Amino acid sequence: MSTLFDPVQAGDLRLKNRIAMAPLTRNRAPGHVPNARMVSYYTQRASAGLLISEGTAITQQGQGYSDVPGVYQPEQTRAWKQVTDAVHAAGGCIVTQLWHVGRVSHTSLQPGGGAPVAPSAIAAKTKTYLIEADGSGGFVPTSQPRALAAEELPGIVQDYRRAAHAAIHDAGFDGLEIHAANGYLLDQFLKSGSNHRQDDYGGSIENRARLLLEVMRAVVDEVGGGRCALRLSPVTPANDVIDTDPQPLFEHVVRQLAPLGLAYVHVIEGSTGGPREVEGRPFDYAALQAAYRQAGGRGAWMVNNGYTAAMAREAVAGGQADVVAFGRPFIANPDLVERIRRDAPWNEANRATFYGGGDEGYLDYPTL
Ligand code: 8OZ
Repeated sequence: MSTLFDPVQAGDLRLKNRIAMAPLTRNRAPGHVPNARMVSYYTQRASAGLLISEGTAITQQGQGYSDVPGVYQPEQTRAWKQVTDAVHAAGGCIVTQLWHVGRVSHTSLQPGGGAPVAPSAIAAKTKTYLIEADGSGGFVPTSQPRALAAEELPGIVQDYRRAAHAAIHDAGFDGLEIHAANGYLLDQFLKSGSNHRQDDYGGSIENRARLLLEVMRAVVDEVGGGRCALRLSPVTPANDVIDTDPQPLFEHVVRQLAPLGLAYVHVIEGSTGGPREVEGRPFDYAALQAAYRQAGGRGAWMVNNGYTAAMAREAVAGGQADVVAFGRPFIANPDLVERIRRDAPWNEANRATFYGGGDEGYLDYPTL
């Protein structure tokens, strides 16, 4: 029986414990470039078995929020290298989350002020976070997207490949996680509500999964499967996505991923940052893991969403998970690993300082 404090091998990554910091958007990278504040933030949390960076855009087209970092310009990768060097010096392991938001964006963030791109020209009933020149921030509705032409899709796969290369070889990350969750581009392609295409990338499950699988094969080819992972959210309503039949869709996805030798598969159970059961959207996560294992998948199985220490202990002991990722608890508890080890109480996260701002609510949460 494994405990949260047993090391685990996830592909090429050796995790010193089974507690991961989930990717968390914090909007503290003005100009989309990481900075010294972010170096401190990640280093404070280096006792996690794995740090997963906040969503990091693969291109300007993939940007959907003010002040989130990218990995597509030399100044960005140089700045990320400061983060990864500091985390490594503190004994940590850090992967980046590669992100293309698709339709969850705003014309003010897009190249040439153009429309955000999506599988189909269907607007998401959701909001993005924009910061004005005076520093004030707020949520605004996303812009009407345009449908990507089939001829543009190889370019998007290439963008992921280029970002994977830069993340590993320039920015110094130990690995990467493809963001295929929470209603962003790859999830928009997967799910029937946002994908009404009539070409090879829409319609059947195989077609809707095609872009994601092309992206995964490209990044694996570029940096090796043992450094690659992905994040899925089969039933989340986040960013207005829905699939009418998610179980066979996601079982198909993980079966196809099995031969790639991934580091881990990261699954958000239920509604991202909310209830673990979504009304009218049942899902069997044990069957999903079984489908992956039966197809020969050996990556670590990482779970997330609303776990308490007791739930995490039980999931790892019972084999429902190899690693448990915590989001908001890591915002408020840089020493979350030690708190779980000692069964100490957790600081409460202050929602008012989640997005944008400075050190407050970012670097000043107390340790034990
Ligand atoms: C919260 C605010 C902005 C972005 C996600 C990247 O949901 C996000 C995100 C979360 O995955």
